[in-house]
Amino acid sequence: VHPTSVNRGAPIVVHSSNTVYSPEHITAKFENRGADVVKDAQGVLHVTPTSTAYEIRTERKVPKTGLMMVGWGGNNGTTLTATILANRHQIHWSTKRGVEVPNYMGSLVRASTMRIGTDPTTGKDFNVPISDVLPMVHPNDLVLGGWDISGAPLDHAMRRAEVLDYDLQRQVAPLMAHMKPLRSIYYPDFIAANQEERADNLIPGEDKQAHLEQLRKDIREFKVKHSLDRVVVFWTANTERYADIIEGVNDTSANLLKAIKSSHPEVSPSTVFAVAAILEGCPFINGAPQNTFVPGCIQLAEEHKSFIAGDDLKTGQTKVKSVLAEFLTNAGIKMLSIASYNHLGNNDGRNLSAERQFKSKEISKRSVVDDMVESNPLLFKPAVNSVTADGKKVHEDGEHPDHIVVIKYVPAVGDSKRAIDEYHSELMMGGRNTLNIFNECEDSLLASPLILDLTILAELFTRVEYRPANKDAEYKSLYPVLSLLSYMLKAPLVKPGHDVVNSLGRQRNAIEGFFKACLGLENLGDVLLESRIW
Ligand code: NAI
Ligand code: DG6
Repeated sequence: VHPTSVNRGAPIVVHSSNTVYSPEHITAKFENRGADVVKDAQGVLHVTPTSTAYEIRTERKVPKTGLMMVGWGGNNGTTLTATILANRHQIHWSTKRGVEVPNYMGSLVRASTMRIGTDPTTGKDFNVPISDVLPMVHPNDLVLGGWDISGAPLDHAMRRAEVLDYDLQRQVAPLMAHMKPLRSIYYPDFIAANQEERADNLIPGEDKQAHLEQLRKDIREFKVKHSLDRVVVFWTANTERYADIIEGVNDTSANLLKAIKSSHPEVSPSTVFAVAAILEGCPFINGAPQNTFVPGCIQLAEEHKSFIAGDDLKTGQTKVKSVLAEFLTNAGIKMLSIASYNHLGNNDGRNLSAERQFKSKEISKRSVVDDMVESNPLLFKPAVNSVTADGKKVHEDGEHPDHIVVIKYVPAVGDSKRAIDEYHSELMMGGRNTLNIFNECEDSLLASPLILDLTILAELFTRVEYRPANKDAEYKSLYPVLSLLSYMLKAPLVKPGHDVVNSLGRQRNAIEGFFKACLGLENLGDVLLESRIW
């Protein structure tokens, strides 16, 4: 057994009457605090603090977990696989800079820390690795598998991706040669026509119901073959075009299942995969921007209490955008325009050079500043809904910065994406402020650690349950749409009717706060009263 395969409990012990440890669970009392705000006819805001007490319990045993990637033979799939193998086998490799050792940089879970409290002797902050806060799967222990429409074994696929250094590829290739993606489903209308030459590894036939059943069988067989307790299914395949939302086809779970039975053309491959995962009780995460989670799919996840999360991995350009948009808006500086360009030369870029696939990406990349803009009516005139004297409803759009997104395919730069962003803003007394960002990086090396984080956290959240405090009620699992994963996602899917939070700081704070709630700890604010009083 590899040393990192040994399951362990979290090495943090909380001493509080709010927190109870049993061999199976960590059970914690948590006050969910907020405030209700009501505006009266005179415009006075009446604010009433609210508080609801819950008990949250987390199962301590870390299950043996498999990760099945859709698009396993792509840049992300092969890069992540090689990275895990290099870490698991401690493979070192030579580059012109010297000898490199494997790591998981870029992973929130494996390479970042959170403040858990203060050392009473020094008064200094105490930070711990996020992976130590609650019992979580170690990436080295993940059993990997998946599907691809391209049948290339993973060693070939890794070379094709041209992401990792030659000496590393050379050493991990023998460990990947036996890894062959399962046959997948290919509906040419959904991805760019330029992908057709890759499609040589397909489940035969055009019957979508048969496809669904085959994918379900694949998941079950993978689980049995590797004696897994849990499987997470992850879409890291090509970006698809949006599916039309059609009444009677994908608007309800029953209609969606019927549409699959009748092989309706508007059911996308990613939705068939999502349905397969939901019906098998496996968390399904959409790492691409398309609307896999049509309303019927979300309803199906609710009915089966099966976890889903999406959409689209938030790597470099968009992460920076959500930080800068928040900084500018919170500083009282009015963004007038954001112009985002990028060019890249990998297969993702090739697929996105087609109009409909670009459109899906454009939507997810653009949505990221909306909540920041809405949060500040002092800078941006809010939307107005009114009724005219003759009873007509009138809607006036709110003010918004001009925001354009351009993506170009430039094969020569390969996976090394170039992203150029200009933020043009208004300052006091008519002044102007222009920020230019130029970011160059291997796209797949930013994206792959996010796949790990999403997988590890989704698995963890399957082991968390809650109930109202002090009541003998049944524990319930979390709501199926895991919006707690928003930090890693460009266009976070949230519980219908609830606000999307794009702010990176708030998204991270939500994860930290939730982890602390699972341990019965208060989420530390930055009031730090002890440092401000005598
Ligand atoms: P890629 O093009 O290298 O890999 C995609 C793989 O999916 C290919 O091997 C392709 O053969 C396969 N594929 C296509 N349709 C399939 C289907 N129906 N079933 C199974 N396999 C299928 O792309 P890459 O760079 O790995 O990215 C994957 C996805 O993640 C893309 O949608 C991309 O937009 C998204 N993404 C990527 C980021 C990055 O930085 N690499 C960041 C954010 C999102
Ligand atoms: C070109 O935009 C390719 C895309 O797949 C992006 O690289 C990917 O969505 C990451 O984008 P961002 O904006 O999060 O860095």
